[in-house]
This record gives sequence, structure tokens and C-alpha cells, in this order.
Amino acid sequence: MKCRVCREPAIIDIRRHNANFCVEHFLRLCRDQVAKAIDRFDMLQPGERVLVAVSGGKDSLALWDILGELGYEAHGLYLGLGIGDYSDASGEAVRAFARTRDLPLIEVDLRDHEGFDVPTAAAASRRSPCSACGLSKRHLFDRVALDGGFDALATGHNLDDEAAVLLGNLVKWEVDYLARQRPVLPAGDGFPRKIKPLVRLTERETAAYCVVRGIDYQVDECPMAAGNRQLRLKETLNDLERRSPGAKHDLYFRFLDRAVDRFVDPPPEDAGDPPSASVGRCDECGAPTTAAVCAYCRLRATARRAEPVALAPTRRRR
Ligand code: Q46
Ligand code: ZN
Ligand code: ZN
Repeated sequence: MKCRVCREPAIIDIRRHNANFCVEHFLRLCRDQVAKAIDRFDMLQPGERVLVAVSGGKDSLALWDILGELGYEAHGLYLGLGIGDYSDASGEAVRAFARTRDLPLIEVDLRDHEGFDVPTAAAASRRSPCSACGLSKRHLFDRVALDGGFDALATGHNLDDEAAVLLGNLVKWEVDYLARQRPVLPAGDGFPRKIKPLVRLTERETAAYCVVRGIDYQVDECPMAAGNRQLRLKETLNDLERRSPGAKHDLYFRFLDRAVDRFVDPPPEDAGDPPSASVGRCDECGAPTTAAVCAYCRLRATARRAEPVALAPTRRRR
């Protein structure tokens, strides 16, 4: 197996590119794919400051690394979700990465700074853990990005993530979600610009990138990931990809090229509020909302009143 570029021994084959790559040219490919996504979708301009939401997993750490390699001033933002030893290990991975590369890291711990954690919020609000977690993440990512004057908020969603979400939205014809499934969402009143620079890389590639770059990431799955609908969608797409290399890329990028503009962007979402109400400001935090108090502030109030939920320790693989 030889590198397509230099004919030296290759370390990875990428079937959708119909090519193999050595270490040097694989790393270059990853950077080039991110640069291409940034350029093609106008995600960032040279010199802009970007806040990277880092979970400690392979995607967000690879993204932070690549944005730095491409010359962007990229700060990390880590949210401590309070999900037992999974969160402890995730935080350690992020801190170790930032320390060894001397990168600026902002940390917000839900329990210390906001007075609750995800397991408690989920139990107290009767939401699923991922719903309570997602609402908290969206709210706090937006707040930190705006307060810090960042030009954009970057997340580590990769091609597998976006293709799986797209397939799920297509299966159910979720037209509001389809309208918003773009790799860049412009800044709005109360929202920072949101970008997904990894959309041209798969999770196999971001994992390989981390291994090659010596990035020690959190390999365990979140113990609260219930249902795993997205995992099943990913498996389905992996089957398709095995038979037809490039299928995930085509599904997602042809949707962006040919279909996404046919769907109408709904008003900013604030889960749990009436969809037709006009958007105002949260009485407590000032965030955009269609209710008097936004869904996040309501969730936080409910969770703060509840007895903290203790998670049983999980077996660690790392
Ligand atoms: S961290 Fe949070 Fe994920 Fe865990 S509770 Fe669900 S949303 S699965 S990316
Ligand atoms: Zn090479
Ligand atoms: Zn609020």
C-alpha cells in the first residue's frame, strides 16, 4: 500500500478518495479538507477568533488542533457536565491537550457555575439526559461565545454525524431541522455564528488524525447516551458506504448543493415554547426566547431545586 502523493508506505486507505496516504500526506489531507470546508462555506475569515467547543473526544480535539495548524486563534471551551467519571476523564483529556500545546482553555462546570449537573437536570425535568444536556450546551456555548467576543463557535461534527442526522431527518421529513442542517449558521440576535469545519472528514479519519498526532482523547462513550438512534443510522450508512464508497459524502453534500435551500429556516428554537409566538428576551438571562423565561433558565431552576443524582461509577477503558 503506497501513498498516492509520494509513493512511500501508506498508513491509511480512504476508499471514497480511492487512495492511500502516508503520515505526512494524511495530515496534509486532513488540514486541506478542513481548509476547504471553511473556504467553501465562508465559515471563517483570516484573523478571526474562534471558540471551539471541546468535549475531550477525538473530533473536537482534532478540530482544535487543525484550526491552530491553519493559523486561527482558537480558544477551547469545555463544559463540565457532571456525568460521573466520564466527565472527569473527558475534562482531564481536554486539560492535558491544552497544557501540552499551551492553548487557551475556558472551563465552565455546570455544578460549580450553574448549580446543577446533567443527570440531576434530566431526572428533575423528566427530559432525556441528551435533551437536558443539549439544551444546556447550546445555551452556554452561545453565552460564552458572545460574552468573549468570538467571531464564531466551532463544533466537531464530522461527516458521519451530519450524514446520520440528515438521514434521520429525511426518514421523518423533519422540515424545520432540514432547513437548519447547514455547516454554517450565521450570527443572529443573541446567537454567535456556528460552524462545523470537520464536515469533510469522517470519524475514522479524525480518530486516525489523533493517533498520528499523539492526541490522547476520551475513547469511552457517554454512559447517558440512551436509545442510540444515531448509532443505528450510522451503522446503516456504514453498510451503504462499504458497498458504495462516497455514499455518505454524496448524501450530505448533494443535499447541501441541491436541496437545503428548498426548506424554510424556522425562527430560533427554544425547546418547549410555542412555535408561533414572537421572539423576545428571557427575563432572567436576556437570551432570545418565545416565553418570559427561556427553556434553559427554566431547566436550571428545576434542577437546582432537586436533590443531586449520584451516578454509579462506570468501568473505565483508559
Ligand atoms: S454528552 Fe450529553 Fe452527549 Fe452524553 S448526555 Fe447525551 S448529549 S450523549 S454528545
Ligand atoms: Zn506521502
Ligand atoms: Zn434565560
